[in-house]
Amino acid sequence: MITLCGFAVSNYFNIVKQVLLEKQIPYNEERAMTRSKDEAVLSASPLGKVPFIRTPQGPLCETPVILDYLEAQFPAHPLLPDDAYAAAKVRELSTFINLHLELVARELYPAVFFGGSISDAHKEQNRKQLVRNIEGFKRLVKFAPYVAGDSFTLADCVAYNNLPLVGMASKAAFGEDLLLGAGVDYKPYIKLVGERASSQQVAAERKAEMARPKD
Ligand SMILES: N[C@@H](CCC(=O)N[C@@H](CS)C(=O)NCC(=O)O)C(=O)O
Repeated sequence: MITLCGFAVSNYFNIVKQVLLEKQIPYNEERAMTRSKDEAVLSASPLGKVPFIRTPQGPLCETPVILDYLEAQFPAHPLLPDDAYAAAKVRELSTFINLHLELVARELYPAVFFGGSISDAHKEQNRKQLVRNIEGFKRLVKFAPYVAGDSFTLADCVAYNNLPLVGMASKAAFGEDLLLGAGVDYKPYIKLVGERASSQQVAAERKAEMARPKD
């Protein structure tokens, strides 16, 4: 049995959870918060980042690695095409969203979601980077109707859990959702994917986690 470790507000945790649900892989959850000093967490995720998973063979961290493992270990209900090039294109899009959209927008989260601050210079540099990267994203994304084409893939689990955050963070920081501003109308796509049972479970469990009293 796979154990998914982390907490349901984490977008990366929710990407892995959505993949587990879509692939109908039985799993249980272990609550783990970030920056734990607990040896049981650090031995599985050396920087204390979430998510990580426990498998019958041992632990694994880093979301893309976890997704690759799940796809290889549980080939039923595939989320990657059979063709090697088509599968690489799905991974390319997932990587692009993670590295060039979410990871850049993430620099804004302390200021816009957690009451921290960001200098004007850092903010402006972040805006420029996001604008440039969103132009790059437009060259890769299909929305036909799914991000990588006509089938639901791993890249949709990544996009569904990340694009709204990029939109919200940029709107909060710059007064404009930079995705929408660049003509990336991702809202109908989020609505479409949001109708899936996996999305509804992820959303319900995120809401419950947000309502949970702090430890
Ligand atoms: N590269 C990691 C990133 C995971 C990540 O940054 N998770 C956040 C929670 S959404 C976290 O653990 N943050 C705490 C930290 O960076 O110390 C992955 O792909 O899984």
